[in-house]
Amino acid sequence: MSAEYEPLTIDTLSQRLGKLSTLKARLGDDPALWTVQEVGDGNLNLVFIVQGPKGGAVVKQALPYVRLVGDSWPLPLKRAFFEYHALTRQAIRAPGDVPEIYHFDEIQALIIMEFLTPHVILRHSLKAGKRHEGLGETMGLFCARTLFRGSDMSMETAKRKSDLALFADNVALCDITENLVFDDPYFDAKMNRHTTPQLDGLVAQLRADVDLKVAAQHLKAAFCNNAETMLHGDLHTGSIMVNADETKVIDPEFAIYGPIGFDVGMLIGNFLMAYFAQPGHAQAPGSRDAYGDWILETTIKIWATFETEFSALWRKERTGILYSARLFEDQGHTLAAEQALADRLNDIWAHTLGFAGIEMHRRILGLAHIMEFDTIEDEHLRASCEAKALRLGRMLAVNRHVLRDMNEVCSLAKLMEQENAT
Ligand code: SR1
Ligand code: MG
Repeated sequence: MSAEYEPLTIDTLSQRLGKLSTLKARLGDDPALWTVQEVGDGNLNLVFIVQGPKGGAVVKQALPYVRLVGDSWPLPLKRAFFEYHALTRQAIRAPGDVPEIYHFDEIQALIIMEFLTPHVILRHSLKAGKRHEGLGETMGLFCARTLFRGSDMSMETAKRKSDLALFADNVALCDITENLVFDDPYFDAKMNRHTTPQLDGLVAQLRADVDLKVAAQHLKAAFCNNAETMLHGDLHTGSIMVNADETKVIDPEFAIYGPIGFDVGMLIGNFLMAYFAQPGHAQAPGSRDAYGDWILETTIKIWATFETEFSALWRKERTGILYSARLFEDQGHTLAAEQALADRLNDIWAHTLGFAGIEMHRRILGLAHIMEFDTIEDEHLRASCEAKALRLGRMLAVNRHVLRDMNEVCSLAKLMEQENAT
């Protein structure tokens, strides 16, 4: 590889990476026999699938700009460094849940990793109406394990602080989240778009809603100030790959220390949007009802598993800086430790709901939309699906301290769907 950064192409990849022993061991010794496809459908990077006689690998390379927008929006290559460091930590904290890393090249901003096949991006699957065994459980476990084990409840002080410092440098991607997620949906920002004119009235209403704006800024304050744990930072359904019975989490380039509820909330918000998108992909009215129920059951499972596993880790692995057992269990104050756990889970719950609501807004009103809505061609139908998500998003953000559990949230989603069905 050359000493200077240069983006790979399908024509140069085999020659440029052909000497890497890790890649030859996976694909076969002769790079002339490798085939290369570029499959990146995300907003930022190049993603290649490389296959040879012995097997395949994925090569992900950062571009020096935002792919979705073009070179008018420069973006540091260093995001590959943060992704690599997040992946290596997640692999330890949630074994088996992230792709195996074969090679990292900081100068070329590229990561070579396991080719997950026959996996697909979950977002596509949710649009197609496919179910995945164990999805809710795996995602609940992934969230609890990575978020607990990356926090002061688990980590010793020196490691925790060096990781905090390492990821604090992920400034550019953090800045994207701060603006695109928390601010842009709530004013007429330059890159915003929404289904118009159908949603114009509701959008004006939401932007005039000061309770909502205050909620969004309180949540932004939590995102900026509560460096509780190493977040994935972009845990939506495009960052998850699935096959019939296996789930893997990819793409943690937005990793940063932040509030535990951010990852869980973004994830839940994306499942709720997938639910509201179902009528837009139904072959006949009602034909996706049962599938919609499965999405809601999966949403409930994610939170239930998260809560159970987080509680188990609290009881078994609370060996870090906070809530030391020497203050609680060692003093016979086990019940107090349980109370402290309940308090922490309450805070995480309210954040989760709030971040879910804000995520639902920014995916409909901001720059980065979701494919499940965007591919609904009938604009009236699309707007009706999106409007339900916007309304529920508002309820979640503003009432995050009032709503009690995920069953209630999913019942609200169902009511919203039924009452506003067109
Ligand atoms: C300019 S980047 C837009 C969005 O794409 C990424 O996947 C993140 O979600 C980001 O907010
Ligand atoms: Mg991504």
